[in-house]
Amino acid sequence: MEDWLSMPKVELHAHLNGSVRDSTLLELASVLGEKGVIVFSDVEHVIRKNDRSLTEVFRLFDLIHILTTDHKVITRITKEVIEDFASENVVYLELRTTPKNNASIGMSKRSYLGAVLEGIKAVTAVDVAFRPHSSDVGSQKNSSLINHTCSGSARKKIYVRILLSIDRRETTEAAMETVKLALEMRDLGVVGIDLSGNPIVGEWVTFFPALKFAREQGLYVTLHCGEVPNPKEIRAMLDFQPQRIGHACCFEEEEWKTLKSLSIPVEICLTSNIRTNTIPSLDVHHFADLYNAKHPLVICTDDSGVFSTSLSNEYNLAAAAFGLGKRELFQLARNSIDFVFADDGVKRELKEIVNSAEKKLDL
Ligand code: 6MZ
Repeated sequence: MEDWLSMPKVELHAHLNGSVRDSTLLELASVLGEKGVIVFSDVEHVIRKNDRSLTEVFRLFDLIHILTTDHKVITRITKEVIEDFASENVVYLELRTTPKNNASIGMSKRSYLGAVLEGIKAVTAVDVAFRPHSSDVGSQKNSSLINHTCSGSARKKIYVRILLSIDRRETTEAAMETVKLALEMRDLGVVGIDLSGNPIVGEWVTFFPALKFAREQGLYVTLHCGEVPNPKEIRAMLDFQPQRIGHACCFEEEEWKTLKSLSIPVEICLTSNIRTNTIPSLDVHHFADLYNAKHPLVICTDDSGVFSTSLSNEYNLAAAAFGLGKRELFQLARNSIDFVFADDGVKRELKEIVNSAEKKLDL
C-alpha cells in the first residue's frame, strides 16, 4: 500500500459530495441533530454502514446533500477533499460536482460554484494550481512539482480542475444552465461537463441538447455510461463520442467493439463497482480485458468517502486483483496523463513528475 501512496497519481473521477470524510459528515449531522433538523442516531447508522446497493447509495447522496448544501459547508468540504487527495500524492485532480439551486437558503447554481471555488482558494496544506493558462494560486514561483512530490521537505503542489455535473434528475433547461455556468467560469478552472446521477432515472434526449452545446463551445465532456444495462442509451452515448466515459459496467459485445474502435478512455472505479454490485467480483471486472487490449483507462475512486477508499487503495486493488507490478502501475499512471482535461504544458509537467518518481525507485 505504501508504494501506491508515494506514487504520483492523477484522479479524474471524483464526486465532491461523495468524497467527504466520514468524520466531517458525522460532525455536520451532529450539529443538525442538535437543531432538530434530523435524528442524529438514524443518520449516524446510515453514514457508518459499509455495504450499500446502488439504490441505497443514491439515498445516501440525498442525505449527504441535506448535511452539506450550505455555502460554508461546501467551501469546507472542497478544501478538505483537495487536501485529502494531495496528502496521498495526487498531483492532478479533476473534481466534479453538481451545482445546486436551493432558494430556501439563497443558493443558486452560481453561488454554489462560488463556494466551491472559495474552497479551492482556502486550501493551506498544499499549493493549488487551478487557473488554466494563467498564474496559480499561492506564491509558488518556480513551482516545479518534481522536487516536491518525493522530498517531503518542500511544499507539495496539486493541479485542480473542476467539472460541473448534470444530475440525471434535471430538466433540459437546468442542464443548459449548468453548461452556461461552466462557460462563464472557464477562466476559474472549470474545464468540462459530466453527466451523472442515478442511472435508472432520466433519458438521454433530455440531456443531449446541453451536452451538444457544451461540446460545441469547446468544453470537455465525460459521461457515466453503462452503469446499468441500457443498450439504447449506451449506443447514443458512444455515438456522441465524449472525451471520456465512466464505469462501462454493463456493455455487450457490440458496444465493447465500438468503444474500442473509438478508443474512448474509461474511468475505472473498482471499489465503487463492487460495492454497488454493478460488477459481481474483481475477477470478472472489465479492467482486465481493457488492460490486455491496451485500451485507454484510468484508475479512479468515484466516491472515496461513501465507499471508504482512496486512490492508493484502488491502485493496490488493481495490483492484487490483476497481478500488476510497480512498473505496470507507473505506466498506467503515466498513460492516464494523456486523458486529463488540461493543456500540453500541464501534461508535460505531470509526466516529468511520474518519470522522476519512477527513476528514484530504480525499477
Ligand atoms: C452516478 C454518481 C455516482 O455532485 O453532489 N454520483 N452518479 N453513479 C455513481 N456511482 C456510484 N456517485 C456519485 O456529488 C454527489 C453526486 O454525484 C453523483 C450523484 O449525482 C450524486 O448525487 P455532488 O458533489
